[in-house]
Amino acid sequence: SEEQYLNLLRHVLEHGAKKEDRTGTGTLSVFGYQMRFDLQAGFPLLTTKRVPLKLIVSELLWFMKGDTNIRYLLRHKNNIWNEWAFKKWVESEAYEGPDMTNFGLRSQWDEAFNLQYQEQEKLFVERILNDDAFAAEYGDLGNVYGKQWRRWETSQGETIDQLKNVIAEIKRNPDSRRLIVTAWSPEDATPQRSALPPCHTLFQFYVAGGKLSCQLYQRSGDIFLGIPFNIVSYALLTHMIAQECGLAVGDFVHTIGDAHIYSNHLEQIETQLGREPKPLPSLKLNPDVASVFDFEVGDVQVDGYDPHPSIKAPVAV
Ligand code: THF
Repeated sequence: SEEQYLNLLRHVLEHGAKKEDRTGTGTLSVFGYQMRFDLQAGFPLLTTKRVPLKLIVSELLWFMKGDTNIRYLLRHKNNIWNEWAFKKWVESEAYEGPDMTNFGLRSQWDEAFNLQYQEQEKLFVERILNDDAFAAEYGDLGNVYGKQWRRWETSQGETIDQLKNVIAEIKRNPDSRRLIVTAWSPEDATPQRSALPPCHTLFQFYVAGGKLSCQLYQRSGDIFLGIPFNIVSYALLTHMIAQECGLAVGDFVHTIGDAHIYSNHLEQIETQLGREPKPLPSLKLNPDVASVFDFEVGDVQVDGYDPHPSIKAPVAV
């Protein structure tokens, strides 16, 4: 059930330290927390608020294709990565519109500015969708997950397809203790090389008793907005790989470094904790898809998802 997640919310509210952060929003934070979801017990899509599965699916497929340009997401009406590309655009020499410095925070308390920001972001999105050269330059987020998983660049100028390799290795040598995909590269963890150094630092697979388990080490987790997405994303990836490898699913183990609640998510969390969890849905993957790289958005469905209403919250940039 989702008690694991609700316990995390309660734990951080009770024990979290007040901590400032990169985005200037302020957080309550703990260091080091682990949750375990038995994927046989249901698909861990929260019911205490509606979590938009379609967005998670298109984001995961975007990573799995090795794509790093938000154009693919925008074509699937997925706007969750817009802020990071937009930031790169408004900080560039070519941008000539109104000053957008610190747009994430300013848009929350200055309504006149917020309208300007919404307008600029809308123009930006339209241009990414319609202008190839612009999209190539400003839609690309650099060395984010798609690149690191599928096209890791070595110092020798070769590329490594970590995701493809790990799947081959799960089939060939399921007892291996090296079934790892890493997104973190010390060379790339600089603002010049990536818009946002990867939060999902490293994940590892494990096979026992015919079941595939996955553990994620996440260096930093936005508990209210990001974590519910991340749980679903890695649970889904585990199901997809298990299907290709002819394995059942085991556990998803979620280990978080800095687990934080943003100060502007506290009311939303109070609402969520006041709700009664419902039974988890079950995942229905199209059984005819033989390779994880052939999945499309329509191949992923859930059965029995009847959540409480969604709860809106601002994302810290
Ligand atoms: N930065 C921050 N501050 N939080 C994050 O969760 C986060 N991500 C990704 C990269 N940087 C991050 C982006 N993932 C939403 C969800 C996941 C995101 C970003 C935003 C979000 O706003 N979700 C809304 C619905 C949005 C919609 O309907 O368009 C929600 O209610 O869940 C961590 O991976």
